[in-house]
Amino acid sequence: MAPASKSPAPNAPSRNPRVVVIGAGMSGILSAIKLQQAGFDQFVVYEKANRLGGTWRENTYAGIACDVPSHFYSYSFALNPEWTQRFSPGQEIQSYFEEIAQRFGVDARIEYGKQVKSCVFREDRWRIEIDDGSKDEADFIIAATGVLHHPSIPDFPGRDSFAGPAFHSARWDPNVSLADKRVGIIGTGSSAIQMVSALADKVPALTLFQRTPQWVAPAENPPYTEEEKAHFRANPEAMETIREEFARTMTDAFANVLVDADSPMLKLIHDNCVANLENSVTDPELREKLRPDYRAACKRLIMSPNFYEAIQHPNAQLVTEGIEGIEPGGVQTIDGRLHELDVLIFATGFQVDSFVRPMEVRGRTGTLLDAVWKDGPSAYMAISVPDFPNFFLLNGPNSPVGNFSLIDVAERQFDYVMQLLEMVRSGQCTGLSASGQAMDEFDRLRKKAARNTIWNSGCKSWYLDGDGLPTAWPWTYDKFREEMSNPRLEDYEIH
Ligand code: N01
Repeated sequence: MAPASKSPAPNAPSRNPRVVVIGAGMSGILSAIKLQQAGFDQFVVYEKANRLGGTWRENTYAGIACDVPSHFYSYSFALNPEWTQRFSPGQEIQSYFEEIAQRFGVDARIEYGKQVKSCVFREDRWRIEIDDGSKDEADFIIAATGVLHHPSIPDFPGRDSFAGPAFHSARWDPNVSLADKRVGIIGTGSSAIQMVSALADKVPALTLFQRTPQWVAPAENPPYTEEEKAHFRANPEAMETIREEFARTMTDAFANVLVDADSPMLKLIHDNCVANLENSVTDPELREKLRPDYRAACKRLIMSPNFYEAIQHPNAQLVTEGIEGIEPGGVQTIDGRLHELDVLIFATGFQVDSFVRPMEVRGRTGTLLDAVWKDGPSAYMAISVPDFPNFFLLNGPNSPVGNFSLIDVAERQFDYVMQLLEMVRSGQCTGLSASGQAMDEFDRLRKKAARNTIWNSGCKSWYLDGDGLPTAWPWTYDKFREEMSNPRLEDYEIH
């Protein structure tokens, strides 16, 4: 192990490392494009499904959209003049990723139907096993496996006894027609709110089972006119300008302030949400049922142009009594009432600490990543785990989350990773992983900073770990950008 005084500046390539990317979602496609552009010619993307797209392939529920403006939720190098709305629907985003993968020629690099079972670091290389029995080797692994991909359905008594179709929001069944059905939705996260908004006036009866109310920020969703799209086509710099404006606003007025619970901007956001509730919901009883008792943005903020309108639709009903159990005919609440339903949708979130799991990953000491993460996943700078050399995570544990473009996050993380890859390619070293000391210090500072964030201000959410502490990047997004632009090599063990 050498002292870490080396520069990440790329020299002429003296090696041609092989890179395995796991996952062909947004960050896997990004990795493939960037690797190709940098002249890496030995890489492959393994994808367990038979189609790329990750989140946008998996989530096809009614009303799905991205609540980050589309011109910001786009690759910086592949802006899209065709976005139809400020917040474009999921299917359009899926098509965008398919088109980009094809345009950049990386679709040919994706091997579908290949679920990586294990990655073991032995004799300076990663040994990879796929579930179909095939094997591979690589110098680098890029784990682009996504964040929220294992659905969580609570074990309600009688859960499996429901007589009609019942499915999780991320397992939407397109064969079930809802037009003449009494539909029940459990949960009030972003998925449920989008579904309610889309379905309230399309079904004869919609029942929303709310355990915790949500703050809802108004978010207009105007379509882009044909003239605007033509202007974007003819003037790509106009798209860059609009992207930069969204990025700056979301950074300054949101991402940067979430990490300081005392920020005046958070008070403004809260007041805006209160005004939205007061001005939008006319029935005082319903209004109070929808009023959270925690601060706005403590949970991931809901952005919606029409949720309040939808929940006040004559066909919609809000149920706040707790769920006692599920019966063949519907959902029984603790007040003894049976809410009769034909279709039941669990918008109950995800197992949020899975990341690369259940894949078996074994580092250079033979230790399983699962064992390292037994108290919860973490990664130095959200990228690297000690003793797992040349294994890098995108959108992994401790990444920035929360109403922001995860594409921007992944692009910056990849630029960071690329600087490490270049050190190996140029022959400066054979491998790197964060040092144990750097990891400990990162975790100590991260946990300290997490206490000051709005996510720690008194609500429950998927942002919290088993000890109730937020796991996301707890510093400003500007600090994230700065850290990602220039790896602190002194924090790495360099082999
Ligand atoms: O899941 P969630 P989601 N009994 O975990 C409730 C991203 N996303 O799929 O609040 C009753 O937020 C639970 O109640 P409570 C985004 O990052 C993005 O909606 O814990 N209810 C909660 O209401 C988002 O944050 C977009 O009391 C139970 C809900 O289920 C993330 O995905 C769109 C329960 C789960 O909410 C997850 O969102 C959609 C129980 N036993 C999603 N257990 C964009 O637009 C759970 N709940 C980019």
